[in-house]
Amino acid sequence: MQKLLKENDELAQDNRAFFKEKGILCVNVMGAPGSGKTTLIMALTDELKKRGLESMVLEGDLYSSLDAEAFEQKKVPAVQINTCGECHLDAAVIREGAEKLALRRGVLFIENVGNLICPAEFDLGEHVKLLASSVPEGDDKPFKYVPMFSYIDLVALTKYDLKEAVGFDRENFEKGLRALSEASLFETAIRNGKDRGRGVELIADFLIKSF
Ligand SMILES: Nc1nc2c(ncn2[C@@H]2O[C@H](COP(=O)(O)OP(=O)(O)O)[C@@H](O)[C@H]2O)c(=O)[nH]1
Ligand SMILES: [Mg+2]
Repeated sequence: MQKLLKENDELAQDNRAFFKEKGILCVNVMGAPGSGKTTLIMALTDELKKRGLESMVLEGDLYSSLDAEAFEQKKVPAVQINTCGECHLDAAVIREGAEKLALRRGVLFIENVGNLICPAEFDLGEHVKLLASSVPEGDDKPFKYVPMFSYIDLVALTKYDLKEAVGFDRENFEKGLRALSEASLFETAIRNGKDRGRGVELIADFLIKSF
């Protein structure tokens, strides 16, 4: 396992330099299945477009190509990576997928496989690690998924519109997060493609500053 991770880390460093050279900011979007990763990436691609920045997407999924098709429909270039049962993506499949995209200056979003455990171990060569943590998953998640919450740069607290309905205790969530990480934290509430808070704009600001 250590040998595998070492090889992956070397490839990831190479990916990071490759993306930078092409003027690409690479964002690894992680989170549980259904946490709102695709919805958030879609809203961010719209927001970045308003500011003159193109987006590209690498879609990781065990089997289907539904999410990649949804991006293609929006005219956002996307490549599907099916892991066929693997619970995470690695640097080698990212490089293979990226080379199938018509790469240009902009933001490359990687939607990782829905999982709060395995993706935290695999550097993909991204510049920003973004975690979508949805309010219905509960405010105790930072206490339980310590490697993931230690690893990330940015947390999107998604489905914030459901806060009252599910009795989410934001103070407790922040207590758990702050014990592990100084990651930036933004709330998002996106229903029917509409953001009802400022979260998506603030995340786009963060990404632009990370270039
Ligand atoms: N109420 C609410 N629903 C959301 C929000 N974001 C995503 N959803 C819904 O949650 C479900 C899963 O979202 P999706 O983006 O596919 O999650 P993924 O599996 O992490 O990519 C979909 O039915 C979305 O419409 C949100 O901010 N608020
Ligand atoms: Mg998805």
